[in-house]
Amino acid sequence: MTEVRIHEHLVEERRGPVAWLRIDREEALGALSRSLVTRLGAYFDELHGDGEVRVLVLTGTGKGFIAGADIAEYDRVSQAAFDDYQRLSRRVFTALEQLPQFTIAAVNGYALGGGFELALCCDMILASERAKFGLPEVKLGLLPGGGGTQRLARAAGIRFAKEAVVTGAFYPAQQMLDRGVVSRVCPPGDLAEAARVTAETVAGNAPLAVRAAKRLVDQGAQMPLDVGLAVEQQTLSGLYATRDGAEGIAAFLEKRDPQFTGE
Ligand code: CO8
Repeated sequence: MTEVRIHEHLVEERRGPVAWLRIDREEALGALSRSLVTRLGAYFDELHGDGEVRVLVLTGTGKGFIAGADIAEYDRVSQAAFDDYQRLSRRVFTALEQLPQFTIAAVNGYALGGGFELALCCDMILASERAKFGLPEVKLGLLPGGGGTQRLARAAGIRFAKEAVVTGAFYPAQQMLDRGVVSRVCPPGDLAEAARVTAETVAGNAPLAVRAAKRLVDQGAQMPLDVGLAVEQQTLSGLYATRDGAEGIAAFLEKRDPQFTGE
């Protein structure tokens, strides 16, 4: 498999049902220029309708995952241009969050500002021991505009989110693990392998079930418990009627690997 450069600072590699998307802007620690955010948005839109890809792994290069918005582009632009960039990033971040595929952020280094916020839009975060997370926008006289005040509070609780957004502190990966934001911390050289194993495990499970399970957890967070439980039962009932539902049960009883087709 070979990497395909889809933007000056973005490379994609397909490995069967897993798409790897790597921010390749080491000299600026992966900072998100407007053109990079625009291309990311187009990529997520394309991926949304791509039935071949079941898992997306998003990662960075060198010591930067994504060190936030490109601060140089914030300098002396008009108010309208600034606001337009924020609207664009909100749309793009939401597009990532709403992908039907399972998404993994493999955070290799600095995940700051918009970079942390982008990781928070993924379903799972794996991190290198070298990764650092933070929302330092207050140090620029701003505040997180990529969902940080909202998604970090939902992921790690209101008190910690307030601490993070008002201090702008950088947190080591281990601390994010302790707070449940990160699922696993590994030595830098093991991060890609940890992401590969997780991605292939998810991609090997029944596609309709994986998509439905992800959607249910997301939707459930917005619903009263009794409504969420009712939707869960309804969805499960629908999966039992699928070909993969029958195949998974038969394969277990016949002591063989299931052959899922996504039907
Ligand atoms: N934007 C532009 N360039 C950057 C950024 C950035 N966010 N971060 C680092 N760089 C550049 C540096 O300017 C430097 O370039 P050069 O070599 O040309 O001087 C290069 O990357 C390497 O960085 P450093 O020399 O600073 O490396 P250090 O190891 O000394 O420091 C730090 C690393 C601590 C990460 C430091 O670079 C830093 O503090 N960066 C800024 C982090 C930050 O404040 N991020 C928040 C930005 S605001 C934001 O994200 C708002 C989100 C809005 C919504 C989402 C939009 C997409």
